[in-house]
Amino acid sequence: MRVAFLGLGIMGRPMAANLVKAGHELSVWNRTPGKDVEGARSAASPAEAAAGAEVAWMCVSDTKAVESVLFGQQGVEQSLTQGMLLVDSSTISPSATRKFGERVRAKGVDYVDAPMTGSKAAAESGTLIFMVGGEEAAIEKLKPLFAAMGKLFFRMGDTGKGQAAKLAMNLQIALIYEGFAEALTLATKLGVNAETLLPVVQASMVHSGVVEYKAPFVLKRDFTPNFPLRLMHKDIQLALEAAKEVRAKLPGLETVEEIYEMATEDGHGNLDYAATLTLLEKWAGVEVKGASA
Ligand code: NA7
Repeated sequence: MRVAFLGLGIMGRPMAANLVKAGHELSVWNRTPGKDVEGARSAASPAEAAAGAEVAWMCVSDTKAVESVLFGQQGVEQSLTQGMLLVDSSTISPSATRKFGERVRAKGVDYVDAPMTGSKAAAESGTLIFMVGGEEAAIEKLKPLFAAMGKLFFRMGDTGKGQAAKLAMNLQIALIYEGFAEALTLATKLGVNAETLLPVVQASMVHSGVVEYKAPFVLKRDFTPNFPLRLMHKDIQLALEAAKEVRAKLPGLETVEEIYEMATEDGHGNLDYAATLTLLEKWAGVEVKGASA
């Protein structure tokens, strides 16, 4: 397929590279020039990248970035043609997604939101999991592209529902990790160290994928970003905004959001979100350690 890929950040670049590897014809664009993908044509603007493409696939930071790629000067909108498909793998607002979808549908273009779960490593190995919102017929046409970049995709409903599912997923990750971090802080303060507690966590119903993934990093005090705190903070804020729009109250997430805000003030925005632990440690006057740290 002829695909325009817009946004070559940590996730977007390896995703575009996997599309090239699978034999698709790629044109790519990134806001800051200088990033390219081997085997793909680099374009000077989103409109230029999307000209003649069957699919334009976005992976940029936030709602504003998607809006500007689509509708800004030299945006994708200028190159839209009847039957083209727009796909967004950024994590952004579900209600804004619906509005963007309506605007392009007026031109005969289907809009599919396809945020993903999985780290940089999953983007590189083509094993992402997509949560997808959009018309079934459009999603069917995109199957070869999902297969090139991911291992699974789930249709959540119509346009916007992929984003809704993604926010619900990251809400859980943020709260589960916060529970783990608070447990480690309290246990340490009461004299039980992290390595003694961990096997009990893993053997009991408390165990979770989040804890399994994060524990080794925490024990080594390795807070290099796998998923940067600033992006998890963005997703927490998106979830709270979406909740407000539909009049849902999320008191746990509201409190966790304050912790992310303070962690950002402490200069931890570019560390992994696991670094929220350091705030709890500061307040308790302890440091959670593994034997090897
Ligand atoms: P990164 O590595 O921070 O990359 C962000 C990308 O978004 C990068 O290509 C940016 O271009 C681009 N960007 C940011 N703002 C804009 C605007 N205003 N216009 C156009 N392009 C922009 O993020 P990830 O790849 O880890 O994540 C991407 C999304 O997936 C995000 O929503 C995550 O939550 C999930 P730059 O190179 O800075 O010019």
